[in-house]
Amino acid sequence: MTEHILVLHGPNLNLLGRREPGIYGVQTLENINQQLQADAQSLGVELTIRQSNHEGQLVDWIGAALGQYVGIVINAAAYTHTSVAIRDAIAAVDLPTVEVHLSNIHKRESFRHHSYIAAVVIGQISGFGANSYRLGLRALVEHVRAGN
Ligand code: CA2
Repeated sequence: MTEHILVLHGPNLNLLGRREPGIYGVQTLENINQQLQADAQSLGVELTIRQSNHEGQLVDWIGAALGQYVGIVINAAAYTHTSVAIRDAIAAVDLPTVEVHLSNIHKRESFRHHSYIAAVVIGQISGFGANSYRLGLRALVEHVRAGN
């Protein structure tokens, strides 16, 4: 059966390509999602992609993922640096999860250096623009198929 993966985009990522292209690139979220769907087809997996500006909505989607998806790719955006609730949701469902960021959060303001979710994910990919998502998806699929 085709593996089903959940991709979550956090707050303000719906604005991509329209503001701050110097930091986040010129691609819109729709462009990124299209590329991810094309990658998913090549990899032979199915993707559900969602974006929300609301912490509780992201928590609900993560909580409902158990039994529906084999893993999660998440850019929690600003909630990365603030949300114990998202961290707890990821830990609770215990699905393999990859944390991605467009920018290199470790090269930016100090408040972005700490990620609440880093400790409960397989790994973090940060700084490759839209490619962070593509690399994250590939890493997750290989991890799942390796049976780790
Ligand atoms: O680099 C990333 O992917 C971030 O997760 C993006 C977040 C930021 O708070 C994290 O520290 C790093 C911000 C996403 C907001 O996206 C915007 C897009 C266009 C214009 C303004 C913000």
